[in-house]
Amino acid sequence: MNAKLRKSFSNLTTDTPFLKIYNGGTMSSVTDRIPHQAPLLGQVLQEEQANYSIPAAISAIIQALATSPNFMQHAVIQTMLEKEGKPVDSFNATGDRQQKLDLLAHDFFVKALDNTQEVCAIISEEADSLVPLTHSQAPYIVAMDPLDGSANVPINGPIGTLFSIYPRRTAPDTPLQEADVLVPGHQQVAAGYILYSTAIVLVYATPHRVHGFTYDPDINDFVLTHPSIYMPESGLTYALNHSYLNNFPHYIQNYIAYCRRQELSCRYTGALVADFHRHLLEGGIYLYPPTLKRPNGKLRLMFECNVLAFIAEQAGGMASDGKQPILQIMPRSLHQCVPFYIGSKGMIQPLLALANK
Ligand code: FBP
Repeated sequence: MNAKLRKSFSNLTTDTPFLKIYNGGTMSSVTDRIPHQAPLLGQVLQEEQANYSIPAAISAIIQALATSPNFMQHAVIQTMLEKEGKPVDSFNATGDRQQKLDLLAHDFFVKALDNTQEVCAIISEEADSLVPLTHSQAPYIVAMDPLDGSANVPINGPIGTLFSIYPRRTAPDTPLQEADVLVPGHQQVAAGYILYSTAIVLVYATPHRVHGFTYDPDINDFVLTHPSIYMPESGLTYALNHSYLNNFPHYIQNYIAYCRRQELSCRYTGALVADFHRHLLEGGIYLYPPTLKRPNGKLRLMFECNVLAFIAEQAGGMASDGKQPILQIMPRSLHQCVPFYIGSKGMIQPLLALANK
């Protein structure tokens, strides 16, 4: 083991699980582990309840969503082993062909959220209309993209789950209508995502904080690894699908030329959640402008844009459709798409200056 590596492990005793494995040993049991110093997801949510009177229902909903790692890992591996990464013969409301995993993930989260007894209905990228749950009088509605970046599954790329929590605004004993859930994103009470990649991370935002957690499979729980995240004012990367460059509006072509003059790197993973996570931690900007094929862009206001816009704004970043902040947009339909620009304030402002010239 080289000296530098030895120095970085100097605080670890020989029976530390990692060194055991590193030296070819096996992990005998969870008790082998040194307990985490950092708090777990449940502890942090309890603290938020105490300090900011976040309703216990919100904690229960986020904890229910946080049960997905095992399911998602098994479902992805099953899909790969059975070579079932193939699309199924159905399309979602925005005409994208659904993957079997999209539907499996949708069903998993419907069950998990129904079990909380706190959610009266879900709206999902994989369901054409509102999905009423068993507890019709429950106080919250969840909007979600069960599986973002599903095209990445067959190539083992990063994927994610996006979620927003809205308070129900109509009387509990009245049947919930689609119009009841078409509210601007600033009415969210919490939002977050789970990124399934080299590690599994969960990020959630409330009106007070944005926290990041890393999943530890040995204790089947999320450990606080990124407390109180603030998005850097600017970054060294941008994310955009260059293949549509000639179809983008001129202000976008000018903005990309501006990014290139600054020698910013283009990093585009094919999964919005993964690109956004990079920008949340290191600064940067993600752009999905309108194209000739998609005059309103590709991303769904309710399931993708509002979720990340809420997190970005809580973390000091910005999100816009080029004309107005995403969180101010009054949705016209469940599966409405909007042009989407999100990231560091210092990178969004010059774009908006070009867009509104
Ligand atoms: P899905 O939710 O259907 O995966 O669509 C969203 C998305 O996959 C984003 O994650 C990604 O950034 C974008 O679409 C990629 O689109 P394109 O292939 O047109 O660049």
